[in-house]
Amino acid sequence: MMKQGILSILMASLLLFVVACGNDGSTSTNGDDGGSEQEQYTIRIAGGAVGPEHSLTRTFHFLKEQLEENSDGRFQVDLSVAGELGEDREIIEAMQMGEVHLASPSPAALGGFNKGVAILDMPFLFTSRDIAYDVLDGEPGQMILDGLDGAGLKGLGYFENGFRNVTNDTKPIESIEDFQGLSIRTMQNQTHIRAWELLGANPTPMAFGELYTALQQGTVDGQENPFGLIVANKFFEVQDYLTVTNHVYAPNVIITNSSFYEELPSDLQQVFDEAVRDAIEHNRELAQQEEIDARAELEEQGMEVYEFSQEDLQQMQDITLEVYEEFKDDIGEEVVDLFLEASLE
Ligand code: TK8
Repeated sequence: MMKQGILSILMASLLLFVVACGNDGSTSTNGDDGGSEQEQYTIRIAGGAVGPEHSLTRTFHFLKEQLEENSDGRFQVDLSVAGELGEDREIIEAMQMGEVHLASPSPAALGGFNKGVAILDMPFLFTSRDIAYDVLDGEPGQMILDGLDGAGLKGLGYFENGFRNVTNDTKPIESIEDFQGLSIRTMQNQTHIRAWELLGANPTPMAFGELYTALQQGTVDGQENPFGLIVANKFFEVQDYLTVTNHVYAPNVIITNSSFYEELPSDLQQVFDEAVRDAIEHNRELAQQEEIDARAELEEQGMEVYEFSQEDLQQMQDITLEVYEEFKDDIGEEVVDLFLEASLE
C-alpha cells in the first residue's frame, strides 16, 4: 500500500517536472482514457504598470477568463498586473524573448520598434472616441499593427487608455500662458516632448513607474494622463490642480509574440482572436464609464478642476500642429496623411 502511494507521488512529480520544462507555453497532457493528445498552452499576460483597479487591469482579468473558458482549459493564463513585470519597454523585450505572450503597452514604448506607431498619440489627432475607434479599427490602425511584424510582434488591436489631461501642484492652469515654465513629466516620446516645449513648458521624459515619487518629491510640477489613471495610480494624492484639455487620445496597442501565435493550432488561434475582440469591446465600455467616475472621484478627492475654453483649446491645437510637420518624415508621410485624412472624415 505505502509503496503504491510513493509511486503515484513519484509519477505525479515526474509529470510536473515534464510540464515545468516546457517554456514556449505549450504543455501536453493526456485527455481522457481515449489517449487523445490535448496540447495545453500557458499564456503569460503582462498587464503593465497601471493600478489594480484601472480599466486596463480589469480588462486583462476579463481576457483571462475568456481564454480559459472558451478553450475548455487548454489555455492556462498567468496574469501579472500593476507593474509586477515592469514597465512597457521591459515587457515588450520579454515578449520578444517569448517570456510574455500578451500585453498592451502605450505607443510611446513601441516607437523604437516601428516609427509609424508614433502617429497614434499625436496631439489632437482624435477629437472624439467614435473617430478614434473608426480609424484604429480601420485601415490606418491595421497598417500600424502590421508594421510590428518586423519586431517579432503581432499587433492584435487597441485597448483604451483615454483622453489625456493635465495635473500639477504649483498653480491653477486656466489658459495656455499658465504652461510657461512648468516642468511637466512626459512619456519617453519625442513628439510629446516637442509638443510641451512648443507650449512653453519644461517637458521631463520619465518612465511611468517613477512618476508618483517624482510628483511627491517635486522633481516635476505636473504630468498628463487620463482621469482613470490619475485615480488608479493615486496621483491626486500629490497633485492639487486638474485642467481638462483632452489634448491626446491615448490608445494602448495589444500585442503578442508572432511565433507563439503562429504555433498555436488553428482552433486555438480562433479562440485567441475572439477573446481579444470581446476584450476590446468590454474594455471600451469600462474605459468610458471609468472616465465619468474618475472625474467625479478627482473632484471628491479635492482637486481643483479647470476647463480650457474653446479658444484656449484651439490655440493649444494650433501650437502643437507644428509637431506633425517636424515628425512627418520620421513617422512616414504616408502614415501621417492617412491618419489625418481618416480622422477628419
Ligand atoms: C503605463 C503607461 C501609461 C502612460 C504613461 O505603463 O506612461 O503616462 O499613460 O499608460 O504606459
